[in-house]
Amino acid sequence: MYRPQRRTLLKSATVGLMGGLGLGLAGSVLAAGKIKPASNSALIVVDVQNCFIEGGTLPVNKGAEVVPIINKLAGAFENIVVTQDWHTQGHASFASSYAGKKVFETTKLSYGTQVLWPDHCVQGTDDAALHKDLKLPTAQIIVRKGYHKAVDSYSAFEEADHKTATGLAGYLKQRGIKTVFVTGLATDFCVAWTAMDARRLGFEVYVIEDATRGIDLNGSLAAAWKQMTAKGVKRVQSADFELA
Ligand code: VGL
Ligand code: ZN
Repeated sequence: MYRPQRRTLLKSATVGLMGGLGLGLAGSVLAAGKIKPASNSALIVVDVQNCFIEGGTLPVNKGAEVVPIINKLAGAFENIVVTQDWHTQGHASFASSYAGKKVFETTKLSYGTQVLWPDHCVQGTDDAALHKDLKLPTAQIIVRKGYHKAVDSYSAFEEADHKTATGLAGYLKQRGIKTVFVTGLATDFCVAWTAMDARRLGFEVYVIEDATRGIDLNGSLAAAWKQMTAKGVKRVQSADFELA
């Protein structure tokens, strides 16, 4: 019987003898000191959709650059989760839904302050489709979020009302996943909220920084890293991984 836990310990011990590199990092490290995700790890690919890339409705600066990096990382993971921002028309997060409101202003909704965005990622449109160059043939589940008209959902785990679950935590837990590596768009919104919720829900969490790009609205990117770090989210780079 294959026992990943035991193999991991042996590998890490070897690494320890060879120079004390990265013991315990992601539960599995090769001799070179690189991260090799174990069978109980998952890659989460957040919102790599046309809407968030140049030519889309809410483009993230240099968003397309994450695509080849994520495609390459995917080969190192046995488990891959993909998310899609998936709004109704006239969604509560759209500035166009309010008379006299402009894009990037905020409003108060029942669950708190909501940033108002351009209309984006409307269900079933090309804008909401995954980017055509994203190649994740082994991905196991696509989680859509933000489909309740009155509630936004940056996080892949829980809607912005802080009550409604998407079901992703249950899915991951039932599959025995303990560690998640978060990538995608945008670093300071959906990636950060997903990573912080994952911590709160008991997962070990890494954000692979160069596999993300931020919107950076009024300093939101630096603020997001500060909050993520405070919550125990670890920051790594794609070069830290053992890739084919
Ligand atoms: C996102 C703003 C609005 C994201 C989604 O994917 O980060 N940002 N909707
Ligand atoms: Zn959205």
